[in-house]
Amino acid sequence: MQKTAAWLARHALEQLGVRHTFGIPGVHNTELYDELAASETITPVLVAHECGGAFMADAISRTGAGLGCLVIVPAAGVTHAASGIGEAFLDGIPMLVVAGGVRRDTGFAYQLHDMDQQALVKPITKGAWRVAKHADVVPTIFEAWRTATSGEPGPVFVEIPVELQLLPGEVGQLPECPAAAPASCQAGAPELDRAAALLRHAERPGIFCGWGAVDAGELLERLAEQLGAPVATTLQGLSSFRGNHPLHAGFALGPSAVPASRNAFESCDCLLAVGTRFAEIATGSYGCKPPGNLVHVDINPKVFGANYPATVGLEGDARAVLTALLERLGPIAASQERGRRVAARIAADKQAYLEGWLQHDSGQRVNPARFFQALRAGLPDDGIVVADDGNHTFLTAELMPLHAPRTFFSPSDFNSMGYCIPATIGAKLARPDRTVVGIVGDGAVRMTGMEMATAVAQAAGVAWFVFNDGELAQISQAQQAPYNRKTCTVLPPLDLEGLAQANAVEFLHIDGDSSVEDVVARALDTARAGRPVLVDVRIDYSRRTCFTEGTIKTNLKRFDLGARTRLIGRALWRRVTG
Ligand SMILES: Cc1ncc(C[n+]2csc(CCOP(=O)(O)OP(=O)(O)O)c2C)c(N)n1
Ligand SMILES: [Mg+2]
Repeated sequence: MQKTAAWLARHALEQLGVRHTFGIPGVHNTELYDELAASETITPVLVAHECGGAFMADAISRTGAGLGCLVIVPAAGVTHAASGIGEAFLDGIPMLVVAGGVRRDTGFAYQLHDMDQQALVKPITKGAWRVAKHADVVPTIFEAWRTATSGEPGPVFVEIPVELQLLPGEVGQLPECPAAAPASCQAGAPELDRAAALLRHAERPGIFCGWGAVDAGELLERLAEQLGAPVATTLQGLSSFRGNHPLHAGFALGPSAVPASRNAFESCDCLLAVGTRFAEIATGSYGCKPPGNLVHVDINPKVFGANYPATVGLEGDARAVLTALLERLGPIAASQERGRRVAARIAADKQAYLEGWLQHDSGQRVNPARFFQALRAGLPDDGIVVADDGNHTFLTAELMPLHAPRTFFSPSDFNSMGYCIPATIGAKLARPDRTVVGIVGDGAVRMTGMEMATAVAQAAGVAWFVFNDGELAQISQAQQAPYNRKTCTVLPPLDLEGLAQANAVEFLHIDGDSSVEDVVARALDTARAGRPVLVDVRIDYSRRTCFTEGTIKTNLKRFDLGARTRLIGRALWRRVTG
């Protein structure tokens, strides 16, 4: 059988169930685009910039409703997409990147887009391949997919040289599409027994979960109830445990966490950590102290002991390991009573924290807690919230309870601004039945805001709430104390209504508290009617999140006395001298 590599790549993507590809055509992939146009199951989506395309692909995968896929030109397309590929890499999100490659049959040097793409993507992918012959196209894409989706997921890269796409070549029997690997528990009986014993005998057990636990919510609930244990989450794992469960304590662990989590975990003597790497954000710059005993569950054994020593490491898929743990745990005498006490304290702490925010005088601006109350009231439980990176992210983490798994996405460990607007589009395309909203900073909106036109072209009805404060607040707030000046963090004015108009999306604004409920409801209705809408929210950033307060303190404490004195001395001097 003679086939072009373009046909073969399309065939492989169809077999893998890819429904959307993202990218921009160029001379090295127009054959592939032409094939995609003929596909009955795949829609190739033209994006404004490959970075946005990569964030869209990332969000497709995060919904759990498909595999995110990029189809891009070599070199320039790859460097543009690199931020999104890097985000997927550090956040553990599967993604298939298919790039064209320069001709190898002409002997010419200095070809367009000619660079070593394999070297370029090495540190941001789980694997990279360059296809050498037609017969390899389908098996290579299948192997790449297996790599992307097995173990800790991540992005993979397949380069298909343009001459293979253009000219047909001999292929034998095409391989069958591989099946997804079943969730498995690598941990053995002795470790599972030991972990169960540690948890059973703990006086104040606690659970901390990340994105790796996102499909194990029901098992976590049973475990939390059986142990009478509070549950805190990482940023990426905000939707791993439903926020309306009485044992849900909230975002982060340690001094940067919300009060309900700080109090619930205060003297935790055994922590069950599931699908988290104890990375920088959720630990508040590693400010949380390691618990007495740590039972650490993860699909990637490299995370055990990386930051906090694990008493027992349990390798495997969260669902498989937690099922095995539950079987061993059995009823625990004191846990019912303990659970009631823990839940009562959590409820009181949450209420007090919320009231503290609601009572904060926001003047003419929008009170963040009031905004999130209105959003929560209008959003169905399975509505998807995408936050960008900034102060707005931590406000979302602290004030917006998520009620269902895979309903919160944010660029967490690569921490790449610009994620939100494209990612909402990916989420909506993957889950057209869901309400999808974005919370985006007025800095981040400048980076990828032109993808709003992509939403219009795809009829992706999403609502973007721009937290408009005129600053790169997450950084400017951190500059205030040590430097007493905001270098490069005060933004030039941006006409958001003009930006909305230029992209042909609808525009609304919330100038103060009195219109919050009404405008949020109108924005959600507009999005549900299939019309993308940008909302300018004049947000009040005068009160800091627990996260910002905590991490600033933690980082300051980490300096030795000499360095701390120098920093504080400089800050005081600047305050005095202006
Ligand atoms: C690509 C990239 N550049 C810079 C940063 C550093 N950074 C982190 S948060 C932030 C501020 C974001 O400002 P904005 O989008 O206005 O959100 P706000 O903090 O004001 O809510 C910056 C500059 C980053 N994380 N990613
Ligand atoms: Mg801002």
